[in-house]
Amino acid sequence: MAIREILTVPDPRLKEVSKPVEGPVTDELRALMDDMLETMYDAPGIGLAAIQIGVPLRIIVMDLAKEGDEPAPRYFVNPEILETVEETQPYEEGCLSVPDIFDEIERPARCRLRYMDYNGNLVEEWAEDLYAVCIQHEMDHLEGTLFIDHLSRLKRQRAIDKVKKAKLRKIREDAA
Ligand code: K1U
Ligand code: ZN
Repeated sequence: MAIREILTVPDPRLKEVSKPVEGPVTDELRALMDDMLETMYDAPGIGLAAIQIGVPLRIIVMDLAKEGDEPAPRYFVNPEILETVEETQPYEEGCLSVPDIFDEIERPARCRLRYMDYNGNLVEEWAEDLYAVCIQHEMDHLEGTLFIDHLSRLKRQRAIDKVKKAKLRKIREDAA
């Protein structure tokens, strides 16, 4: 297993639409999902899409276990949202690709999903609460959409500028 670099804005790869995985879930894909999970735990975060480590495939990992609870990793290959409800819920979202920026996003409160799991089994289930928030955020990544794309143009540009400045500061500090 390996910790991979997480891409941050304005990296153009984050705007790519990820491609479906063709064929079954192989050991090679499981190794990629293992790396993604390790990278997510290290960050730390609660979700990660493959494109965030530069791999344009429709794969997501997630762990919504509370601190102190047993890890509960979830793996999604070729996930689809089949249905959403009209009711929405607001949530203060963050993103490992837009570090240290948080803002409230309104999304459907529940959605019905279909995906293949780590073992290649086809799963259909409803997601609600934080699970619904996180899977919709991660599904957005597969379409090249970031949570800041749901904000005003001004807020989005401010967020990108803040991340750029923080990156430059770190480069200068590391060089000093
Ligand atoms: O970048 C990502 O896609 C991961 C992102 C997922 C997410 C968070 C909140 C709402 C929707 C989607 C994160 O994990 S940001 C970090 C974070 O939320 C967190 C980090 C440590 C402990 C608890 C939460
Ligand atoms: Zn994100």
